[in-house]
Amino acid sequence: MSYVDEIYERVVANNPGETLFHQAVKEVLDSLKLVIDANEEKYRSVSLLERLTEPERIISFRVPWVDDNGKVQVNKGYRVQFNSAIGPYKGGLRFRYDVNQSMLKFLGFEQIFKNSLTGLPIGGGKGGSDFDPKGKSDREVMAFCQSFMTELCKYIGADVDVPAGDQGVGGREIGFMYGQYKRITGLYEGVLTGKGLTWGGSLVRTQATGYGLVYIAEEMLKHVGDSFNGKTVVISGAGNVAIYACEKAQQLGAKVVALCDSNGYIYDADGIKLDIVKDIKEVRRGRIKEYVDAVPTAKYTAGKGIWTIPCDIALPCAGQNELDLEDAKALIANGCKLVAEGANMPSTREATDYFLEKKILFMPGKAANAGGVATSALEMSQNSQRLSWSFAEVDAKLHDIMTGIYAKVSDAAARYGVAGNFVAGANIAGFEKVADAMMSQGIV
Ligand code: NDP
Ligand code: 2IT
Repeated sequence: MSYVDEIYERVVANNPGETLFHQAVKEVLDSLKLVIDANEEKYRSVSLLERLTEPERIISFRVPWVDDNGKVQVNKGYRVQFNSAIGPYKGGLRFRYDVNQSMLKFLGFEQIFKNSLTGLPIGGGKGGSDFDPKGKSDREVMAFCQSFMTELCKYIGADVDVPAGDQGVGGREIGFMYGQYKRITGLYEGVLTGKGLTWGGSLVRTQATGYGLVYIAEEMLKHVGDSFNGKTVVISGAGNVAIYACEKAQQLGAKVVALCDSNGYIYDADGIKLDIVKDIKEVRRGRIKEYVDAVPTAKYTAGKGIWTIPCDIALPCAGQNELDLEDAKALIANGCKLVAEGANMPSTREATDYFLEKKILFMPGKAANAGGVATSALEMSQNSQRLSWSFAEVDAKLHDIMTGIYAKVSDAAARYGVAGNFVAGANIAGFEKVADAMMSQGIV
């Protein structure tokens, strides 16, 4: 059996029931076959893949807090410190009802390769909780965040592990956690990213994942002599990534016709009015169906189905496995030419394979959504320098990083004889840097 297949069997056996983690590992290992088979003895002799697929450390802890009725609630908290070969652990915190260890291991594993692709010195990590901020009061969210950080602060630091936002964690949650970190440790340091602009945050971080996604998609189009101008775009989600992907796509002349949340989707044939979406989601923390109250010509449909809307470009920006084979077939049957993933692993394996087989332009999440973490790393640099860069300066750096990622991914795919397969290209290019660092640092 090949080294790669052996490792996949080992991961499944040693991590029972962790299907999301298995899925993420399989996709990466399948791509790496091309590299590993050519250097099998080199990697096998130091058990490189065994080490790469085992987190350096997982911290899991109890998070007790008191709700508005005076009742004590208990949630699970986690931090997966997956790989520090190229820098301090870096990655978001997810607060959502369905968070579990398998989900955070999948996200932490993806983060290793994503962070490597940015070219910046950041290792891979992820964390979170099964606490869901939806429907909670600000006081309840603060009580939870303070309790969560009271435990997490023992394991993080500006040069150790730097968490940020993800699903359910935005500026409000980062603020409450930063305040508690500072209060306990007495340190005013860049220990979290996505901070507010008056207390160490970076301009463009809020927009970065969505803008970066559109920058890399624009680069993909540029290489086939095309652009966003005049294109019809469907974006799933209505959170941080979706909103700023929509904003940048509109700035580049595209018409975005649909967005969704986990209850249903809206379709606006005249183009989404983003100020209305921002008011619903960022100010009122409401549901996407409220859009049709403000825009009666738009249509709300409950449940799944957003990918049946005809479009030229699809940007899945909601969550893992939200786009399956049936959705992929519907997109392509309706003429979709480009899919770039704003979310982490939004396409199922079958959907991904279908996109590759049909040879549409397809960029996987670990490359396409790397603009968020890259700008987090720029926030870390500014904190270390005790300086703040201008919007234009950070945005220009983000743009360069995304075009740089496109170049690395397409070059790696071409070098291994699979030109145009950006899934293989992203996994290989991300792996090469981390593997080199791990080989140099001995058996640790
Ligand atoms: P948010 O919590 O801000 O928004 C998530 C949005 O997606 C919400 O509208 C949510 O709806 C919706 N959603 C989640 N799951 C589903 C689903 N299964 N079907 C339909 N809608 C769904 O999160 P972000 O925008 O920050 O994150 C979105 C994705 O992007 C995640 O995969 C995240 O890991 C990834 N990502 C985020 C980065 C960042 O900087 N924030 C960076 C890189 C990747 P509802 O409110 O109903 O739950
Ligand atoms: O999935 C991701 O890359 C993020 N949620 C952003 C992580 C970060 O540290 O900014």
